[in-house]
Amino acid sequence: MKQSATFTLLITLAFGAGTAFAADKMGDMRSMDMGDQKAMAGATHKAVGVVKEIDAKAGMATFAHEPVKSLNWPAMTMGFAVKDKALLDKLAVGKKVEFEFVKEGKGYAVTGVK
Ligand SMILES: [Cu+2]
Repeated sequence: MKQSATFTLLITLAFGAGTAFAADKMGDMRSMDMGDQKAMAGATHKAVGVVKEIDAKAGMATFAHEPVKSLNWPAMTMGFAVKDKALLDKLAVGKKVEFEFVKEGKGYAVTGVK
């Protein structure tokens, strides 16, 4: 009888410790996820770039942009979604602009052009 009580106590302790450990892990993961989501969804990034190509129909523009520190990006040429016609009108191939963009789905969307 005594032995079995000790065994039960050991199991309880082991299980309790395991649960606490799992909870800690979950807490870590949750705070990490929140950070990622913030970086991905919330932030507006700024870049300076030269317009290389405009596809008004698709609502896309290709920029040869300078490094973007907030994303740790080197200079590169890439496409951005530009859905707002007023923004597209501010772009012209060969023009150097300062623009703002956010992450959207798998790509990036321009939200402002200076
Ligand atoms: Cu890029």
